[in-house]
Amino acid sequence: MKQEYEDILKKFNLEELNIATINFLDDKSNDEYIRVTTPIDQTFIANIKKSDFHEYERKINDLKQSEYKWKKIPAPQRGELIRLFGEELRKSKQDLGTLVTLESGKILQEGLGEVQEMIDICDFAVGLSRQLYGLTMPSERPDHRIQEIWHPLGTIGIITSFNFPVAVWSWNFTIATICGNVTLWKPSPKTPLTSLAVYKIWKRSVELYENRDSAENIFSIINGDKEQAEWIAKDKKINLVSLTGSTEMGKNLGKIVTERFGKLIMELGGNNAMIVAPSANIKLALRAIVFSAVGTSGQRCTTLRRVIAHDSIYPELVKQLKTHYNNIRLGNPLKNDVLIGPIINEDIFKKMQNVLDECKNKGGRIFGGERIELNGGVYVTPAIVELDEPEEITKTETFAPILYVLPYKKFEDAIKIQNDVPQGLASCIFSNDLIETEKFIGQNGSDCGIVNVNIGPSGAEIGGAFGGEKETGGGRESGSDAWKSYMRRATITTNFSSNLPLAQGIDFDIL
Ligand code: UN1
Repeated sequence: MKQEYEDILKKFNLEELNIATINFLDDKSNDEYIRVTTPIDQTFIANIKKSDFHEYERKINDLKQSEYKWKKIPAPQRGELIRLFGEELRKSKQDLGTLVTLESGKILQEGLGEVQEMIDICDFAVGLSRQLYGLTMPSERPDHRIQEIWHPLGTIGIITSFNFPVAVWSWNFTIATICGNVTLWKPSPKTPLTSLAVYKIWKRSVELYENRDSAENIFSIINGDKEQAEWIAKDKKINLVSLTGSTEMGKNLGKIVTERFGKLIMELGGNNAMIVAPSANIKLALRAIVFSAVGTSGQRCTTLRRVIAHDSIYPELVKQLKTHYNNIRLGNPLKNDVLIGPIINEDIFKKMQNVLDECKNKGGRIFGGERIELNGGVYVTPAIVELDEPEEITKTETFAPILYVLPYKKFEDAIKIQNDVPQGLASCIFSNDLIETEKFIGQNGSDCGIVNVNIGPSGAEIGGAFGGEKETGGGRESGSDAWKSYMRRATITTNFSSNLPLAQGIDFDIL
């Protein structure tokens, strides 16, 4: 893989970046460096120096210096910069998509899809830059007006995960930027080169921007892991921290941010389910199950982890599912016909095996989940676990391709099973029964942030707000009105009369 990496990296010419220290030659394992390998065959690619506190402070202070001038740029002009960024991303789609595949191990189709998701959110943000609407509402007093104006927050810290190394960052970055904020990004230590390539693309768009001076220092990157993430969480200079990762990480960092009254957006674990009702179009359901359960090797936060199938169709569904699983091509994710690439590392494989062992002990019937020796990467066939009822383990998210299949008898029970987990990200139902589907999306239906009908739980478009309830963290990113999280609201009452009447009719006359 070294050659493939070198070819792509040459195009981005990362050596000339002054934002990180990269060493492509020495394979030294050292605490000060992030050792970058590709999950495809574990080849060593580069060492990247972790940011020390001195570098962190310098970058934050530079960002702080830029806050004032960036806020002053009118929002539609900020949108123009994101338009240019979207154009540059279009030009680099193939290269960046390939780099995403090399670094995260997801198949090329998904790597390219991720860059497309970046382009889509750029387009959305450009339009949004003319639509940061505030409301005006009638006052109860004569010749008074109440209105809301939205202002930038200031500095935003964005912490992202390896499984969507660029798309999730771009949801935060593009919206935060058109809202008038400056941003600091700490990418996953598993995918640092991808983020540096994005930085290069960003720099090209800044070069083309008319207000270049104001945009010069509005975005920066630090490299590292837990320690660097904690600096961001603790830092009062950072007004909002957007966290994507495990529930455990969210608990730790979220506490630190809340203690200092910082704002938070959290997009944490999911335990996403699909209810398959007797009236479902089984063919569609099967396609959706395979894409959502197996895609990205089961490493999306929206990955389908539980199928809750009516017992009248359960045996046939499982039988057909196994046939599809047997036909899935596993291998080098750069190859066109491959649908499942490696999982990210050995640790995840061990966790997966422990979970499968536990399921076996609980009487689960296991299909797949076997290691395939290939190219030196960690390749594993996706697993199906048939269980008669939910167990403690089915309430936990394992970030690996394990799909639990559970039977139900009554529709109400299916909803109960679906909701009876600590996480609340994505859910869906396959049913052609309107009463069921309406109940599912209704107030006593799914308790998740994403509630789909006849579509799987993963692969959301950018237009809707993305995020989930309960231990998923409650934050919303991407489309709809998620932009409001990146701004502060000023409520303004203006009196244009020659009197000073008080609200609620209070009489407080000093004259
Ligand atoms: C994630 O896994 O963190 O809906 C994000 C989806 C993608 C985003 C996933 N658009 O599956």
